[in-house]
Amino acid sequence: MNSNVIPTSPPRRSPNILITGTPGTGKTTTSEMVALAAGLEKVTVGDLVKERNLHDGYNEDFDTYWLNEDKVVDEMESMMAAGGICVDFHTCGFFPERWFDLVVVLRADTKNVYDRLEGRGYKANKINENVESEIMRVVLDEALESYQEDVVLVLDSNTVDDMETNVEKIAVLVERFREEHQHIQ
Ligand code: DAT
Repeated sequence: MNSNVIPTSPPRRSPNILITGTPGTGKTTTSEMVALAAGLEKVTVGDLVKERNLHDGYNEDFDTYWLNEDKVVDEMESMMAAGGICVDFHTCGFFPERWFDLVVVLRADTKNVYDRLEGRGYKANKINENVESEIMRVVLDEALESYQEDVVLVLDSNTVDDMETNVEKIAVLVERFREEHQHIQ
């Protein structure tokens, strides 16, 4: 994690974390565990989009909402200001860079992504698009283009052991950040 706070970000005692990755890589499960282990508030952007109508209608072909990025950013701005938030979303380039102290990109093997999305009942075209996206490192490249390299942490998420190790690693980084920023009023 970048212990030198990004110059444009407001000072915060507790970090904001983004957990991103292709659907099926384990973002929701991991972020729930991270929120519990590290005492962060979890914000699942997909749920927020649905609950607060932060979209421009429904895309029938892919069974998903057309995201309205401006509405999402406006809605989340005040939540992010205080720090201590763990955000979970499958895309990451439209969030303001200053929001996050750590950006975790989860990666999983093609077969795992396929099986997890099939188990969720996704249509074949949606499964294939996501599997291809994981192979092409779309989310990882987006994260590396959008955030400073030392803020981005890439973690494998293939097994339950991976998940537990990932949660521990992230919780340690959260604690370290808090220790380094405890002087902030
Ligand atoms: P995402 O939010 O990225 O779409 P998820 O957290 O909903 O993913 O996980 C999808 C399914 O896969 C869910 O049943 C939990 C399982 N899973 C996720 N990460 C895993 C891991 N590292 N090992 C084993 N199962 C995992």
